[in-house]
Amino acid sequence: MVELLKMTTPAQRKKAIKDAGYNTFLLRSEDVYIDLLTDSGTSAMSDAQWSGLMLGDEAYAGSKNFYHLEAVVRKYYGYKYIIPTHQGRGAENLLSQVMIRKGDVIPGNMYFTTTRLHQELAGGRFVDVIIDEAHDPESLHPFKGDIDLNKLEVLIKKHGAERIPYICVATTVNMAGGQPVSMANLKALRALTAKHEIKIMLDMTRIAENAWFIQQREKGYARRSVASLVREICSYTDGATFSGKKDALVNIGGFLALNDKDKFEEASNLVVVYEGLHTYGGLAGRDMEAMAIGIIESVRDDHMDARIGQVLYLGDELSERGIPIVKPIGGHGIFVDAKKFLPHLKQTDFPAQALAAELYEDAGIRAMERGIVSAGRNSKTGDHYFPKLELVRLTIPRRVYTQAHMDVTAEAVKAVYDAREQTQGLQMVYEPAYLRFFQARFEPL
Ligand code: P70
Repeated sequence: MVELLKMTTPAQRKKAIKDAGYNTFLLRSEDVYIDLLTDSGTSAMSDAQWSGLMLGDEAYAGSKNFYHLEAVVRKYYGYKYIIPTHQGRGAENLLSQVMIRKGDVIPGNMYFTTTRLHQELAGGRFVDVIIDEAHDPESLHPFKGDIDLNKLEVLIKKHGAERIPYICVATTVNMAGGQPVSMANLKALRALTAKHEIKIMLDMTRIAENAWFIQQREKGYARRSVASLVREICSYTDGATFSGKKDALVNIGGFLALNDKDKFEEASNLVVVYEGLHTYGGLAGRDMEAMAIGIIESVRDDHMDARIGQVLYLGDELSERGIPIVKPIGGHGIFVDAKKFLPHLKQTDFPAQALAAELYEDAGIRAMERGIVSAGRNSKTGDHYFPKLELVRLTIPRRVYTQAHMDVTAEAVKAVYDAREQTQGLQMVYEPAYLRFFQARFEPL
């Protein structure tokens, strides 16, 4: 499938971003030239996936596509039971509701917006136990997604293991810049949590990308296939939530996977309240078929080489131009360090939001804020969280853009960088209660 790209004029873009309240989530896609907002649901499906859509069994109950998906999840990830959901956050809702009791603490390797919100809505509190290096854009640690086991032990001592239903481990860590977790860390985490009978739940949204980094960077794994590494990662965990919109190369879909039969039955009962019957979870049969095929494609070594190779290419192009970015380069995009890019702005002037708006206005390229706006407010005190990382994410959809688009992007970011003193801060004029970054509106200071 080929999509036409639309070029806009500077005057059109100036109006479009103003109308969008300087929030790239509120732009119309038609007004965007190169869309690097997200890699979520934006990848191109293969011929095999498109053919799979034609095999949709749209029975209300027991669709054959569900059984195919279940078999693929068992084979490639090793989990016993799966419940499809409309996308990742549907699975996060089910997991949080069946696992978390009021007052529980859920450690994780850095927050993710939707994950933390569902934990909080279920009465829990998220605590960050990622290694310190993850919060430092310049640290070259090869596995910035690793869990700091000392931080976790301190937390277990403080609250008691019975108040920690599970630790949520993300592969890769989105908000840290798409940074991977090492196999050694997962093994050590398994040993520690087994001692305390704490479960490990994976946010396996970009697990194949994480596996590729293990293959490339971790000693002893260079000869292993991405597929076998994916399977090994899952073997150290008790269940997972999955947004099929990333690794699995579909426009919509996700699932909850569990090994515990009782929790699976509880979640199967809940899914009918929020998503749909337990054999479709809000998806059409054809969507489940496309996701099953996408999972198989996602763990191919040649696919991952090309996918992350393109991300690395853009990162190198930006680095050569002197643009401050998070290093090492992560799996799904390039994260520009907005604090360094716009040193004249305070964090309360929303530098990453301002930079994303400026990049759109200047070049028609759409990126995403990943800083103070995304971090939101502490639900108890009402204060902004002040994350160390104030980033703009240039996210690369899979199998969509060419190297030429990456070159245009690098040149556009450089042009904004050269004129960076002209980028002004913003003030928030509308702030929604939940996940404010999606719908908040801004005006220039
Ligand atoms: C993104 C998307 C989704 C996502 C994720 C991780 C590590 C769970 C989910 C939820 C979409 C998004 C979501 C919130 C804020 C901005 C963008 N990430 N875990 O662009 O999955 O979207 O299917 O419900 O990255 O990074 P889903």
